[in-house]
Amino acid sequence: VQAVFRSNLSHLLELMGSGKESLIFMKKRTKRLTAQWALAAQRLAQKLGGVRRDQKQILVHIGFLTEESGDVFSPRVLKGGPLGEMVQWADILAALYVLGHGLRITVSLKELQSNLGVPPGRGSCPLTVPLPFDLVYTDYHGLQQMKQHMGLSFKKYRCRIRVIDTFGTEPAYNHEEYATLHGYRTNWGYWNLNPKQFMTMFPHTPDNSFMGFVSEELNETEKQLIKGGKASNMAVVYGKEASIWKGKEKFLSILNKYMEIHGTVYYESQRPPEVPAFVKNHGLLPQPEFQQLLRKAKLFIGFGFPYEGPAPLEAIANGCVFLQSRFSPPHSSLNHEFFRGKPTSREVFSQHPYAENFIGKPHVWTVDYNNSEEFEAAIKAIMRTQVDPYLPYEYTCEGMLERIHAYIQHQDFCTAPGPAPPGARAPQSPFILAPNATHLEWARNASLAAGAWPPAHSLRAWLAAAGRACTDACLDHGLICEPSFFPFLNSQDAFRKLQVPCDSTESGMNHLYPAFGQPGQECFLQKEPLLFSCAGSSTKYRRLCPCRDFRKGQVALCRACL
Ligand code: U2F
Repeated sequence: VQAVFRSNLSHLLELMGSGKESLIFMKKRTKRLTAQWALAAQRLAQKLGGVRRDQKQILVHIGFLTEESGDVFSPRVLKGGPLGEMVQWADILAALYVLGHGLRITVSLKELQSNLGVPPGRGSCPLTVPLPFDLVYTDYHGLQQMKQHMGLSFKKYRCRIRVIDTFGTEPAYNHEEYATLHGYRTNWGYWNLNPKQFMTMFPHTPDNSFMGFVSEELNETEKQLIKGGKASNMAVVYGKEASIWKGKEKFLSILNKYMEIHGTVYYESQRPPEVPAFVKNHGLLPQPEFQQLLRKAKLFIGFGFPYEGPAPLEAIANGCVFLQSRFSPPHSSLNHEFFRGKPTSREVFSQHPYAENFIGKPHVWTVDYNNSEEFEAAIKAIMRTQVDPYLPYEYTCEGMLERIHAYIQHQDFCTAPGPAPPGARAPQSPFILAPNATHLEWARNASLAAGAWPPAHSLRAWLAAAGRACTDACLDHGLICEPSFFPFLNSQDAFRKLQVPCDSTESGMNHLYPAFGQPGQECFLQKEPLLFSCAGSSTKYRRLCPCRDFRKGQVALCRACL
């Protein structure tokens, strides 16, 4: 069956159920964004032309909202608790629905069981019950619940699962045996999934799929209106929970010399002591009113927490400059409580690395807050800077639809990559060498990888410097690491074509392989495909990195990927 774009979301709102504050928040958001989704669907339909899109049957099981997982988020929706996850789930549901797929939504174990065809009350079902869904979107809580209640079906159908995982899961943490042996075990587990089955909130590591969310897009008239209506001395502080303001008096008083400071901090009856009297605190605002506040403000200022949330994108989309602190040394699961136990070693160099690296100046200023002069100079400079509202394409409704469409039509973790079709011969010279001999290009006619997605001809291989991760090595060349191309580089032949002088070659299990040993002249091949990883580095290795191009504003997709 072909999928048909939908523009009326009222049935989706019914499917979302009711009761919990979290669901009410999500439904309001979906309702408010209906017109944006409809317009985006129209534009994408036009862009894709008549391309065939298969309709999938999809189960969305939001594990963190189930009572069985404790549901700690719902009671905090109106109290300044995290909303980022709800923003994202609301948008995922909307995108799947607008793309025209068949949708079921569950937020309790009971509903999950009945949709899986497992009789309720039966703890674990030992039989393989056929799964009536092509795809299942869930989170780590939901994954655990499915494992417990699906019996043998879990193993059989795990390739259909997608795990929404805000901060990401790196391959070293995902591989059970490797994680156990090398100290990468975490609370969240080691599920031996294909790392691309984990879907993140921002494009953290290309080892996972970037899912994202959306921010409201302004039309030209609205943009002009906003630009005209800005109060150049108005600042909004990022942080709806009072604890975020603790110990920030110094910055607030510097800022107060130049700007009128507004906050949206939740409070019960009195002003929270962390929020100084000179701050105009509006209390936690409903999302649309928060947006209105951002439209008037010049500056949105972060004090280091929360990490990597949606609000800075909304602020920038509404014409604010986002000022944030640089972290030196960077925060990570090794040195910071918040990231401890998360299945990633990613180093976070500022409160919002996406804003810093993908957007940057004039919209985003990342400064050292320990240096009061630098901080003060930034505020003064920002007040003099004119900026236009800006929203990266990948965070528009159209961008999110485009990306999820591509994933649904092309990502397949169930079919094992078969042997080359009979008659197909490995090309004589699959690589074209760049003059400096560190850059390989996959020949356009590489029959080896016919039908692969992303298409193999977008591969550009680089030998990274010692100590450099493939994520960074690719970015250095204006490219993005593409883990699905690792198999093409994991051979003696690839090293030879790269003119890497291997004295000997060995294969082993290490998430940094394939790599060239330092010092010494030994080449290392990867033995375990699940461990291919863009993330990770060591001064002991020069890693062999598969990179690809990407669409402007849509880093998840290569130019020929649609
Ligand atoms: C992030 O979660 P947060 O909820 O702390 O993220 P924010 O960036 O603060 O934004 C979430 C939404 O809250 C809305 C705003 C955003 O879409 O429009 N909002 C509001 O409705 N009213 C207000 O007064 C102020 C903001 C992140 F998303 C999570 O994944 C992390 O778990 C969390 C901790 O790092 O940070």
